[in-house]
This record gives sequence, structure tokens and C-alpha cells, in this order.
Amino acid sequence: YITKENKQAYQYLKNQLTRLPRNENVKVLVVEDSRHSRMYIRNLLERHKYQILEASDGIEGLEILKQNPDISVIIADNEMPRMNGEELCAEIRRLYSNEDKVIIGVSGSDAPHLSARFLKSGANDYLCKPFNAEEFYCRLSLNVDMLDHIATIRLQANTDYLTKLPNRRYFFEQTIREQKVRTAKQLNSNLAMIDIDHFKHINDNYGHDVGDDVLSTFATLFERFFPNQLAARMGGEEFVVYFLDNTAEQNLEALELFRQYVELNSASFTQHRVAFTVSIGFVSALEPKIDGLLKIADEKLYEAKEHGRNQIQY
Ligand code: GH3
Ligand code: MG
Ligand code: MG
Ligand code: MG
Ligand code: MG
Repeated sequence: YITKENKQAYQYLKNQLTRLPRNENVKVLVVEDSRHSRMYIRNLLERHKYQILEASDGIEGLEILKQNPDISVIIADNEMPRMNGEELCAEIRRLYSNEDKVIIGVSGSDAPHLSARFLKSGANDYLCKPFNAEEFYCRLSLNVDMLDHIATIRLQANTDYLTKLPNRRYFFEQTIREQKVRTAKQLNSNLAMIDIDHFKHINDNYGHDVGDDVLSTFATLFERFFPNQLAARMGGEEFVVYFLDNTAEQNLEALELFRQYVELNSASFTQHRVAFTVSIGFVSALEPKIDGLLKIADEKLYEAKEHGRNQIQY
């Protein structure tokens, strides 16, 4: 698992949802040895503006799939040379989940139980050739809808509703993976815990709605100050930045710029001109457990609060 891919994966989820209108952005791979059938399916797909790629057997299909990770639908014939549809299905399912790619099996053979065998190998749906064009469109569309729904739910499950930052759940999922890589490479992990000072006063003085507004405006700073890092809302007015690159010194410098920016500009960037500051606990350590890192950062944050707030402790 490669550093920074975590962050990119989350961006990818977000982008997936903004790529409407739909069909033009749906890539369909047609794996079919008969030229005639391929032409027929291509024509159907073209009429509804899908993007189309073609392969004439399972081996070629897998190769194209590897080169085009954004293919979301595979239409697979069963009888093909070298690798048939059922084998192709099984191989695709070994590599990609059915939450990411849909497989629709097609066959002209009247072999019994072929549809069941296709489905058991990992296909989501099956059509008998020659198939009715409307039925083909309906099944295709229902399956693509399902992929869209899964992507939406996945993004919602990983996003904080108020600030639209990655949430706690996403943070743990990704950093546990990242920590394994870092531990194997004997790399230090750098993490900062950031907490708004006297946030309760903001709620008490201006109301909860203004408090919410401060939180969501504040959250937009992370993309600006830490564009390549993993920032998340841990809960309440507490945020965390897990650094995917740079040295501890560079990260501390960026955090100090961030702290100063908040101190000097919070009154102008919040809607109700609410001035506030942040306290930060930072840790850079060879510590395999994310909980261990959070614990140290939390202790440092506590020190920052004890020493008068509006500062970084490490
Ligand atoms: P300290 O400087 O020690 O961190 O003080 P604080 O007031 O910031 O910290 P405390 O933990 O006492 O209070 C945090 C407050 O944040 C309490 C809680 O009601 C408020 N809060 C938590 N989540 C939200 C939210 O989503 N919206 C709003 N408006 N307030 C929230
Ligand atoms: Mg065939
Ligand atoms: Mg606070
Ligand atoms: Mg507190
Ligand atoms: Mg707090």
C-alpha cells in the first residue's frame, strides 16, 4: 500500500459522485469472441452513450481491465478461446470486489444451469443471447445504479456531515493500513491533534449555529494548509492531521503557520467575526499503533492547554 494513496482514494470517491451525467462516464468492457456479437453490443451501448472497450477473450479482457482501472462494467460472453466467461468472472472477483465492478454474463448456449454458474463465479447478472435491447438497458442501468449507491453510501460513511472532512471511522481505517507500511519500513509516524480553544464560549456567546459555522469554516483550512496529508474530524472541536510525507521539522513548521493564521485571521474568515485560537499536540515517533500515537499527541495537547493554549507542544 503506497503512501498518499489513502488521500487519493478518498478524493476518488468524491470525484466519482460528481461525474454526472452518468452514462458518458461509465466505462463498459465487452469481452466477446464473436465479432458479430461484439458489434451488436457496441451498437446498443453507443445508443445510450456509454464508453466502450472491447476484448476478444478473457486473457485480453483482464489485460484491458488492468490498464483501465476505471472500468465499472464488464459484459462477458461465456464460450471464448483461452479463458471463458466463467473463468474470467472468477479471476475478476479475485482482483476486484462486486462493490466496485459489475459483471454481466451473456451466452448463446442453452447449457443447463449456465446462468447459475455465471452468478456463482461472481457475475451480478446474466442475459441469454440473443437478448432484448430494452431488457439489456434495464439490467445494465440497474447494476450501474447499484454501484452509484454503494459509492454514495461509502462516501457518506467516511465523511463528517458538518465539516465534510473525512471522519473518525475513515481516519482509523486508513491510518491502520498506513501504519503497517511505516512500521515495516521503520519510518517515524507524524501526527497532530488540533483542538479549538474555549470553543464552549463560542457556543455560549453566539449560539450553537454560529459554533457549527465556525467548525465548518475552520475545517476548510486543512485542505489549504495540509493538502497532501490526511486530516479528519475526530469529534466535537477536535481535529487530527496524519502526515503522509515531509520531515517532523517541516510538519511542525506547517502547523506553526496554521496556528498563527488562525490566531490572526479567524475573526475575518468566520461569518460572525468570531476570533479564536487553537492548541496543538504533535508527535513524531516509531510507534506502530495508531492508538499509541493518538495517546501521546493527546498528552501533548493537554500540555499545550495547561501552558496557556494557542500553542504547539511536542
Ligand atoms: P478547551 O480550550 O479546554 O478545549 O475548552 P473547550 O471549551 O474548547 O472544550 P470543551 O471540551 O469544554 O467544550 C467543547 C464544546 O464543543 C462542548 C460541545 O458542546 C461543543 N461541541 C462539540 N461538537 C459540536 C458541534 O458539532 N457543534 C457545536 N456548535 N458545538 C459542538
Ligand atoms: Mg463466444
Ligand atoms: Mg477545545
Ligand atoms: Mg476540552
Ligand atoms: Mg476538545
